[in-house]
Amino acid sequence: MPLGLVPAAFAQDNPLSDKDGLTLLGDRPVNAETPAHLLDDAITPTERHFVRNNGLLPFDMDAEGWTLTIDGFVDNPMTMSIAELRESFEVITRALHIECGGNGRSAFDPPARGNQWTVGAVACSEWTGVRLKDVLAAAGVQPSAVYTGHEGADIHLSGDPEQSPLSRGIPIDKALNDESILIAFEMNGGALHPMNGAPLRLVVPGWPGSCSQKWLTRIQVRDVVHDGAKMGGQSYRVPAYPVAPGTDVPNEDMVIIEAMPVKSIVTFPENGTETGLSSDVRGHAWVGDRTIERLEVSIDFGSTWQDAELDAPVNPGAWQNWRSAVTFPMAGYYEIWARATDSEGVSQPHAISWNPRGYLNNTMHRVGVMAG
Ligand SMILES: Nc1nc2c(c(=O)[nH]1)N[C@H]1C(S)=C(S)[C@@H](COP(=O)(O)O)O[C@H]1N2
Ligand SMILES: [Mo]
Repeated sequence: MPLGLVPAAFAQDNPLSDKDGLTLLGDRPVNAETPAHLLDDAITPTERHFVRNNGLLPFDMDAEGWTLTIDGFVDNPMTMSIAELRESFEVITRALHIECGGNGRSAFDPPARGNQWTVGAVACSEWTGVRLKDVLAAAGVQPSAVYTGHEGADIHLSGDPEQSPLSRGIPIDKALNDESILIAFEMNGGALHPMNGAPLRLVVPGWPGSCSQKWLTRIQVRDVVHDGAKMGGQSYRVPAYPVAPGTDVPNEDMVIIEAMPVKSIVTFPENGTETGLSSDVRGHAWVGDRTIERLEVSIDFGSTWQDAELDAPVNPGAWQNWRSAVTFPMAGYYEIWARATDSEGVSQPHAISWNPRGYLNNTMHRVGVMAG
C-alpha cells in the first residue's frame, strides 16, 4: 500500500484520521509532518501538530488512572494522578513551540538516515499544565542532582517491555529554572491528541523535541547525565567540532544538543502557487532560549532584503509571528526567502553545517511562486 493511502474500511485504525493534511513519513513508528502552508495559524491546531514517534502508542492512555512518579535524588519521592497535579500546583496555559531536532534532515548531502523531514516538524500549540520547576521544588531536589530522566508509556518497536523507545532528559539547572517547561494535560483547550502524548507530556520549548517526553509516567532526578534510550551514541547529538560532510564521527566526540538555533518558516504564500504582482508574505520564527529580533524577506535570492513586521512572542517559549508584503518587479518566477536574526545577532545560514544524523538544519526557508 503506498504511504499515506488508507482504505476507507481501515479509517478508524488510521493514526492520522483526525489529523488534517499531514504528510506521513512512516507508519511504524508513525511519523508525519505538516506542510508549511498548513502551519499558517498563530497557534497550531491540534489536528495540524506534527507527530514524531520512536515507538508504538501505549495500549492505555486513560487520564483517570494515569500517574506521574518523581523520584531519584529528591527528598520527597511522589506519585500523583493528573487530578492531584491540577490541585497541588498552579495551572497555566502557554503557547509553546516544539521542533524536532531532525527537522530539515531531508536537505542533508550526503544524506543522513532517519525520518526525511522537510520543514514541517515544528508546531506551536497552546498547552495547559503545571510547571516542571514547581513539581521538582515540591519533590525537593537534592544538591547532588545533575540531570532529569524522562520515561513514557510508549512501547518499543520490538514489543519488548524491558526496552524503551526513547527516554531523554535535561540538565537540572534548566529543569529547575525554566518557567516555560510544562507538564501538560491539555492541548489547545482540549485533551491531548493520542499521537501527541495523551494524557500527559512534557513540553520543553526551544530544545530538541525529544526532550518533551510524551505519555509521561516518570521523571527521575539523577546525579549523572541521563543514560536512557537515545541519550548516547549518535542520537540527538552532534560533533563537538566542525566536520566535513560525510565524516564518520566517533560516539565519544558527539555532544548532546541543547537549545535549538534561530529559524523561521514561510507559511504564506504556499510553495508552487501563483500570486499577483504583489503578495502578502507571512510565517513564524523561533529560537531556543533567546528571542527573534529581526525578520527579513528577499525576493531576489538574497541580493536585497526588506524588514518584515515581527511580533514579540505571546509568552516566553512561543514562536513569533511575522508578516510583510512584497512587490515583484515584473511577471515571472520568484523565490521568497525569509531570514530570522536572534537576540545575540545570529542569523539563519544559507547552507547546512553537516552532521552525521542530520540535526539542526536551520537554513532559510524558500518558497517558489509564479507572479503576475
Ligand atoms: N514517549 C515519547 N516521547 C517523545 C517521543 C517518543 O517517541 N516517545 N518522541 C520525541 C520527539 S523526537 C519529538 S520531536 C517530540 C514530538 O512531539 P509530537 O509528536 O507531539 O509532535 O516528541 C518527543 N517525545
Ligand atoms: Mo524529534
